[in-house]
Amino acid sequence: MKKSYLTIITLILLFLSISGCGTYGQASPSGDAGRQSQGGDDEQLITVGFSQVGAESDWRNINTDSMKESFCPENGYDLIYDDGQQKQHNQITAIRTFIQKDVDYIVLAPVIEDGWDTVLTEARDADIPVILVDRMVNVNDPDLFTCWVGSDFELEGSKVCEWLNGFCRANHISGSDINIVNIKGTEGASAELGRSKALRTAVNKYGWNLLDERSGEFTQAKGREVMTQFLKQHKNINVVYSENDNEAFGAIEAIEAEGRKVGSDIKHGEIMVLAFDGTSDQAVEAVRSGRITCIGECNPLHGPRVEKIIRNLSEGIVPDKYEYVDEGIFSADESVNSVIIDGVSYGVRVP
Ligand code: GYE
Repeated sequence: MKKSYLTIITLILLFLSISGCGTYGQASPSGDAGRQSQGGDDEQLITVGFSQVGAESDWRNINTDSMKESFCPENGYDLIYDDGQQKQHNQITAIRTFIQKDVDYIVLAPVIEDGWDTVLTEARDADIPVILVDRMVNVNDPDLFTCWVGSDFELEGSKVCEWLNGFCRANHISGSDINIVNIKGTEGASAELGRSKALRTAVNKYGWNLLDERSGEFTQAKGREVMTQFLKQHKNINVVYSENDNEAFGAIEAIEAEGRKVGSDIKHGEIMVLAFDGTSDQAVEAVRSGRITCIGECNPLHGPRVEKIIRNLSEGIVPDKYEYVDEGIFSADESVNSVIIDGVSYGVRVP
């Protein structure tokens, strides 16, 4: 019985890989938005132009795969994928290309919040609905986009900060002994704005010393570079607030290159690394081994969510304007079991 199930699953997987669902080529260079699908009955397919931020992090790559898997021809879509390479002007060019191609829907993961009014007005004038995914835009008229789906970044930040406060209380460490640096994400991106805001709130509330803040652009290389500078300039750092996993990996490299140890024993000279995402195997392993002490989860699997929105829209069903995804908090340290934010309790999980 089990064997025949396995055979059926194997056949389905084989069919999907032959037909292209879930197997895609390289992202096209920006401005030359390329179709991912080949052949099939294109007449029947819904055409979706997706302008992605880039490929800066593990989170982003998983998000891209999730989108490509959901918008495959077998699900009824012709996806035009464009990698913005972390540049807003590339994304604006991609959207204009989508408009010229007269796609049915535009999906935008905006690199930063500001600066979208003009191009989104052009999309509206062309009668093409725009669905935002992951980060937000800051526009004068919210009707310039149909809806948004993503994470509550400030809440993610508050979870990690409350965790640190709980850790301090459990280990009898006073707030004034916390010397923290912030490796920010891409400046002006929703994930950076929300997570940084939560940190500033906690710094004021708990009396931590925020020694420095600089952008690591959500990449490992830049995370390492920024942490190397921080270590040169500040001799008393005991906590690193890193706004994604990849920056944290870079920070750990920098700390270890200086001969220092990462971990939660800050009373005895270790440097505690806090991060966001928790998406890759490497991140999970880092939490389990204690090299990253705590991660605020950020869920990248938006493909099925956006696909459902577009399916509903094509059937005339109006989606919620804003859809927030549920997320948790990970740590292998046993000091804190749960954190409470705005009366809601979030359990701390060991991944
Ligand atoms: O945390 C980071 C990525 O916007 C939620 O972007 C996303 C962030 C994510 O590069 O790893």
